[in-house]
Amino acid sequence: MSKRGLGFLEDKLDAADVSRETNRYVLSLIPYEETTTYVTGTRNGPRAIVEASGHIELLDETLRVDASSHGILTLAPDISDLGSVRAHVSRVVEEHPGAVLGFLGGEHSITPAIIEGSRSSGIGIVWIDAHADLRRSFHGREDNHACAGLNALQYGQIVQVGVRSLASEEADFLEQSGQVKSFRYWNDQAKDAIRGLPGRVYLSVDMDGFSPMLVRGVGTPEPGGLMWEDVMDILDFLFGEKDVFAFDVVELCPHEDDVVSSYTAARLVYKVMAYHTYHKLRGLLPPGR
Ligand SMILES: [Mn+2]
Repeated sequence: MSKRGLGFLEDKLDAADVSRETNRYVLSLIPYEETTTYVTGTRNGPRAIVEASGHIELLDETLRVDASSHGILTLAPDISDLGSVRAHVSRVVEEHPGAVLGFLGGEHSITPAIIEGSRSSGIGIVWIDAHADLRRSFHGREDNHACAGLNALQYGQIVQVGVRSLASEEADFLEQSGQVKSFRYWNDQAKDAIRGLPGRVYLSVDMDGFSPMLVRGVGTPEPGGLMWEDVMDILDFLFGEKDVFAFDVVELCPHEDDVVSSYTAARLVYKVMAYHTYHKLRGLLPPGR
């Protein structure tokens, strides 16, 4: 596995290094893009997130924790296909026991490959997205990003939040499947559904789950959507209730004239770590350098 260049939160101007001997957070850059159909460029998402992250304060302003003190390692593996994603994930799981693993995409089809690579089953999956991604196949491929939800289902039940675009086959599937619960809004029913998931949870965030008022840099924007505070509340609830072992942030499609989308994605990645630190590591001293 190749060693990182500039890692998450590592500012070009400030030589601060957030990686430790043991890192509680291990991020992998997964610039995989094979099946996008509208705006392309999500292969540039991981690098844009890392670059934007250099401008984030280490202290979380609301939770008053510094997740970086627990160590953040950024890995940039060579990714050619979904097989290489699975192989990379198996290695990371083995080499970093006890770490929370984050994956920066790249298109959404990496999610089932990541979960498979982590050899997890019977888990809960929380899926923030404008789309249900429950098609059997799309443009002739069953590993299309529009099928990622269906492909992830074999590893556990899914609760989706932010979904506001459905193909008729997806609407039918949602009606007859007890395995996926899909919500447009973050509300009490969505909360109850997450509460009902198994304790071990994988979190997948498609950036188009956010309102395009907030995040325009995505491949398939949809009007409506979640606001920043909705997603913060989801994270607070989720980390309070469940044990999130891994997460991904996918489908950022950075444009040169739009730093807001990339910065929002970077902030989100660090917020995931902050909520984990706040709920799971309070009272634990960070490891020494
Ligand atoms: Mn989507």
